[in-house]
Amino acid sequence: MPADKFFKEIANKTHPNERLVATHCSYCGMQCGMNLRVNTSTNTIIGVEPRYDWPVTLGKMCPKGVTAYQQTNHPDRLLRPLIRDDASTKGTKDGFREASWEEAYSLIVRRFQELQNEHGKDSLSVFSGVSMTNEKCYLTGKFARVALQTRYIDYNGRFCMSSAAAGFMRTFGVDRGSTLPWTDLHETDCLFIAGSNTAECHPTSMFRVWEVQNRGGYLIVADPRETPLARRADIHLDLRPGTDLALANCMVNLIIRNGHADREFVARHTNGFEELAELVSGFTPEYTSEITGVAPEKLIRAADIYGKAPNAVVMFARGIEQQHKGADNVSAYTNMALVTGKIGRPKAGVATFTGQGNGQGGREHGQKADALPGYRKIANPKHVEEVCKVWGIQPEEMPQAGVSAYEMFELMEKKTICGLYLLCSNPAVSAPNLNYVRACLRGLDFMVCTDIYLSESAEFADVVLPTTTWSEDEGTVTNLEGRIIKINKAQEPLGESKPDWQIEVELAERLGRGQYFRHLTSAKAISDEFREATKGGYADYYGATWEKIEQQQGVFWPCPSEEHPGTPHMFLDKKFYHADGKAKLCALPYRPPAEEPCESYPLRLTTGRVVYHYLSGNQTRRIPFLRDMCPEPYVEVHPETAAQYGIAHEEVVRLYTRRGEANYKVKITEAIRKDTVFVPYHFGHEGSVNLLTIAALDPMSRMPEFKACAAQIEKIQEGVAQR
Ligand SMILES: Nc1nc2c(c(=O)[nH]1)N[C@H]1C(S)=C(S)[C@@H](COP(=O)(O)OP(=O)(O)OC[C@H]3O[C@@H](n4cnc5c(=O)[nH]c(N)nc54)[C@H](O)[C@@H]3O)O[C@H]1N2
Ligand SMILES: Nc1nc2c(c(=O)[nH]1)N[C@H]1C(S)=C(S)[C@@H](COP(=O)(O)OP(=O)(O)OC[C@H]3O[C@@H](n4cnc5c(=O)[nH]c(N)nc54)[C@H](O)[C@@H]3O)O[C@H]1N2
Ligand code: SF4
Ligand SMILES: [Mo]
Repeated sequence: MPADKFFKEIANKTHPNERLVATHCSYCGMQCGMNLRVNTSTNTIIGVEPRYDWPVTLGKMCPKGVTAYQQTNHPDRLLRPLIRDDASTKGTKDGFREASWEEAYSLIVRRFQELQNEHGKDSLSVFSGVSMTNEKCYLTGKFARVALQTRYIDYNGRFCMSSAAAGFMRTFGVDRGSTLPWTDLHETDCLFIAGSNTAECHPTSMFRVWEVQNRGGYLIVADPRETPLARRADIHLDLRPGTDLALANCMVNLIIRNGHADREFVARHTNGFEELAELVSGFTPEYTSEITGVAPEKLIRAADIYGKAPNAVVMFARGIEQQHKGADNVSAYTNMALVTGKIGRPKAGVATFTGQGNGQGGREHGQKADALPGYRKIANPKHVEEVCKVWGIQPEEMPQAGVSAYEMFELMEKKTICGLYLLCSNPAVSAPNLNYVRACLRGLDFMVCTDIYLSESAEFADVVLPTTTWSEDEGTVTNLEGRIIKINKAQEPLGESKPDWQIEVELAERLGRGQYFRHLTSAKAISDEFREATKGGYADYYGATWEKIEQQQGVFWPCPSEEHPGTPHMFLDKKFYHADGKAKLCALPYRPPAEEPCESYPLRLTTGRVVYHYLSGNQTRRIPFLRDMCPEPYVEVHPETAAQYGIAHEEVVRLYTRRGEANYKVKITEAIRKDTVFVPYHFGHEGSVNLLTIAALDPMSRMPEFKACAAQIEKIQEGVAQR
């Protein structure tokens, strides 16, 4: 590997007038190791280098990572608070004026208190996100419940990791997204990956995927599209969107029929096998093929390869999770690992590709409507008592559980919720059924938005607060393996921007709740309280001190004491987290997507990502290289389908569903099923595909069905103006 050696030699050498700050990327759950290059004369970030010493990514980065540093000193940064005086400008970028922090705080406190005096404490809500450190996520949960004293808090992970969380909870009794470290993946014999566009969404996992194949192992991929990952697969199970439950049940059926079940493991470490075996017995390859559209021979071969592999890892992502049966899909695919006993040892297990940078940590520490730090539950009086001790409040003062992210919008429509503190999320692009959601935001009496740039959601706010990027603050993040890592500060906050934690502490003071917050004067101070608050919970971070994280290149939770090294592999002792120590095999009958195609809407619409943009695109659409590579949304259509509609490559068409419409350029590609169309969701305003998506919620996880709804294409008549 001469090239690799060359890069290693030239990398990470400091130049005159430069220092390197070791940290991680701001974007996805891979949390690639990077050094930010800082000019020591100006103390500003000027570039980035990969970190070859980071064991998970070994110097790899993707196009978003290598340009991430350009966010910090970007001309679009919000530098001072903004206030909107004229409510008639709501929903636009216009009508804001700059204000001092004091004026902004006074207005927020006055309006929040007016609303709470008139309509009760629960008339306020917090909607948050997990591009923030654990310390900030933790404090946001405390801010909602102790400073605002409202029950209504939820976060963007509800649209992201909630189905994986609910599925794992049910199956294992614990939700750590991966049962094994990534540094094991390339040593397994078979990767079974469902609903993940790994090469575009977790690109720096790919060298491990390729290594599995290079070593003679297998790659099986279930995806309606021939993604770059699927193209390399030994078997591509090109299923119809929304039919995974049938496919997973068929895999388990064939595994059992082929004699690949590990009967001893099943008997000793699981419950529910008989019921599962009976349910899946109906999922023959032929029957499953009718539902999924996948050829029976492929199903047979996939089950055989997975069943025979000495070690295998079942992996999945939003493709299977963002369905109104997402939690069932998670448990159903996880059944494969449990039935074969390929779990609870190195090189084998189950992993979801956690999405956001802190998608794992952010869901454990109290941003969820029903959860408290350490993955405790509000419904459990003992848990409430434990957290109250750390917070210094009485158990009676702890607000009840609230409702999920989308359901908060429904309460805004009903005027149960009148005020919103939005931070670190851009739901005016990323929530489903946007015509409805945008109307709910517009109807709020008072809305605050904290962001680094003026987002599409900020356009609905009365006050916008400027916060810091990840590079201007420090703290911890938990990556997709469950490894707690350290984000380091490379530059002072730009302009008057302040870290989210500081804004919350200062607001709490002005809301008369300062006694619970004023000791939290730094990210480190929050970290100490946060670790204490997780102690004894099963997402126990108590022993994950910043020092240990530095020394060990991260600490895997649970890590209950300062002596404890952390837990890279889950379930090595074959103890699952249910009371009897056994995992639950789940017998889950097939259900079709909430909205099936029909005569008027004959196509299946699915949505997702491209490598160049991140989520709502509010960050990446501002980076010149990324914008140039993917400047606008488009709809992927199969050539035969395009011929049927008489539409050409790059022609603009109208795509519509029962909820909304948008015009898109056509991208003709054979890499998609004939009955399916795909639109990336990273674009705002009239280009948002979420104008079309359905808010059918999973009954367990409350995840919306972003991945499947019924749609129709219409040719735009000549002479009609095109965008
Ligand atoms: N470039 C980039 N990377 C990202 C992100 C980003 O925005 N951009 N976001 C990060 C975040 S927060 C997340 S959550 C992850 C998401 O990572 P992924 O889940 O990998 O990304 P998606 O594009 O949402 O969907 C994955 C795949 O699911 C397939 N799919 C659609 N419907 C179905 C179905 O019914 N069944 C199956 N089996 N597959 C289906 C799609 O064709 C797509 O290829 O990526 C993270 N990384
Ligand atoms: N159709 C469709 N819709 C989807 C999905 C899909 O696959 N299809 N995927 C869903 C998924 S998986 C996800 S994760 C969601 C994500 O959807 P969003 O929550 O909207 O994601 P982001 O674009 O990351 O929004 C984060 C916002 O916070 C800002 N920000 C960044 N860092 C900070 C910070 O430290 N503090 C503060 N206060 N602000 C900050 C960013 O500029 C940005 O405006 O979208 C969901 N929506
Ligand atoms: S793979 Fe994810 S963490 Fe790594 S550089 Fe790309 S966006 Fe950043
Ligand atoms: Mo996500």
